[in-house]
Amino acid sequence: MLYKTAEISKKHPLLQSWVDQIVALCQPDSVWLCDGSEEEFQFLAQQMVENGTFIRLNPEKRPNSFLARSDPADVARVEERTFICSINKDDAGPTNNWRPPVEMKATLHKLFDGCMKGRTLYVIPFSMGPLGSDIAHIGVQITDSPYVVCNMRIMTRMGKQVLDLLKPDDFFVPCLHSVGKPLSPGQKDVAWPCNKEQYIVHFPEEREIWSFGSGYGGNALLGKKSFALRIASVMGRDEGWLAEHMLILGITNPNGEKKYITAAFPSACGKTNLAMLTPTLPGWKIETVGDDIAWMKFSPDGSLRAINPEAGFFGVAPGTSMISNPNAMRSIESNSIFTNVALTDDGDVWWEGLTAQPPAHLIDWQGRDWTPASKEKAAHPNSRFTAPASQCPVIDKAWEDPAGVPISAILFGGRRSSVVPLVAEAFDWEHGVFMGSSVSSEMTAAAAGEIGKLRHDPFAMLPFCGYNMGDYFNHWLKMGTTVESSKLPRIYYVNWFRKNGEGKWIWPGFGDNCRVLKWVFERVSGKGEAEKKAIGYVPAHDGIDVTGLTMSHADLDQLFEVNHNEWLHEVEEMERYLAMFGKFLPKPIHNQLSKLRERLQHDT
Ligand code: TSX
Ligand code: MN
Repeated sequence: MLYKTAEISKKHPLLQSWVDQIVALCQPDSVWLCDGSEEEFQFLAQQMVENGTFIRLNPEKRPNSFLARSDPADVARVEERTFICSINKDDAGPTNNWRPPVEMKATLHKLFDGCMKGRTLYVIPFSMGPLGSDIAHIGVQITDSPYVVCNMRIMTRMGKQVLDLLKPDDFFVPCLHSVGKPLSPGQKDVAWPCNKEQYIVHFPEEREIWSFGSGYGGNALLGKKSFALRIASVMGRDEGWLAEHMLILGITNPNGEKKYITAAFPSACGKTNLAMLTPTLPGWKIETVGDDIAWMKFSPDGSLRAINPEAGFFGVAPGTSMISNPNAMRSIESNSIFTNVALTDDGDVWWEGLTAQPPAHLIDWQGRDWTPASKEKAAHPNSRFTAPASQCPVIDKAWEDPAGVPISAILFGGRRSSVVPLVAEAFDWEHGVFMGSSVSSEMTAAAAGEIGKLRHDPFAMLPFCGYNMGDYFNHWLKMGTTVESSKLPRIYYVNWFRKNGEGKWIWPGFGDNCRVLKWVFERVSGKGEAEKKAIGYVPAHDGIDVTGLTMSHADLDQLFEVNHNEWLHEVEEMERYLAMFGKFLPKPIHNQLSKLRERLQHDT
């Protein structure tokens, strides 16, 4: 099953010379060019079953699906070990870890020297986005992890078709990854090889990614956060498009009219749930284009076109259930990889929130016996499913359209128990960009830090912007001037998480969020009643369809309340935060802040 790299050389001299260089550096035992076939996936999966990396789930419960348990220390993205190595420190900005590229390359060369001894080096050609789309881009990941190969096959369009498309001089993003655990001759491998020393490194000018030491998620599946957000955000800035941490959904009204909406939220706000929402309003339909990343470009007709660069979902398992997200549940019925969830006695998976009652016995994510009396969680809070997007029952017809889908509205949001109303519409693009820059969310137990503390996360891009966030705001402002303002999507700020005086969530959320989307749909259709308030347009009385909801008048009023004193405090807080961007903060953002303060002081 081993391929000669000579297969690459005739048509892809650039790729060949990069692979040759990396083979010489990493010194693997063998080299495997991935063709992306079903047979290849089965071969690697079976090999991982035999060496203990994968557990094959019960084919009667979960056909062609596998469970992987990571090293207990390799369970999440490592932001402190993530670097943006631009030539100038200012180009990485105040929100990124920066190192000089030359110094970092020297460090990495030492680490990667011989790091694949005893292992196979896999070459994975992949496309982010539908093959051949104007908005798509090609990458090639080199990795020594077959777990990564199998996940990349679900998460991207991967294999032979991509090389067929790549012309000899075509650029691709080189993505180098190693788990950083060479094997000496005869040394037995572990189920989840990794290294305590970890580096997730981006060279934005060269469009290169080097990742060392971790086999997990965003650290290792380099097409996702590293390429599709950190490197692509830089490509978008340079080339005039947008790479965003956004879901994409289609919404159809009872008359059969359809619009597309993107939405950016920090973690723990339920992005995947919104992307696959089951509407509670009769006659409305929501369909999924993507749940995590959107690449957007203005087309010649002036519409903003979005593609989902991914081909699968890498979703957080805990909390996912037939109640919270039945469409996700059906997406993961087969052909899926589960990482760090619990194993049931009948060979299926379980996690907290899947069922009201936990099973009487489980094997937990670390391979230990678990019962409901156990103190620890059965599944890791960041445990994941990897599933093909094509298996989503409500996947949109146009999800693989190379032209992308036309975006009518962009939503920002966060988890805020007070101050922020259910929904507000920006006055114009510039005000909307200000809204994006103001995204903040209360931390949940899932993230490190104090529970309930507010964390700023502009555009939900804080860990994912590959350049200076101040420049990023400026890029968004500039994008708004490239087409007539009437053609621009409208921008909204939503908050599903406001609480009442008793500390209870006011808004039912989940499927009922379609009521908010209905108002957004009507607004972008030129209908939909709104009241102008200091913070933006909010739904007029009866603007939001609440038929069938049992909510008190007081609760409903509180849901939309804009308290000027609270908001003035918010403005001060925001000004302190934005100060870190110094001279890189675009003037219009600061002007928006000043204008908001004035409206809050003078309006009633
Ligand atoms: O995903 C969520 N969404 C978006 C859904 C489309 N969650 C889960 C957040 C963690 C990922 C929500 N949680 C949402 C929401 O809109 N709202 C809430 C808060 C909430 C939780 C439970 C209830 C109401 C609100 N109701 C009952 O428990 C009955
Ligand atoms: Mn994400």
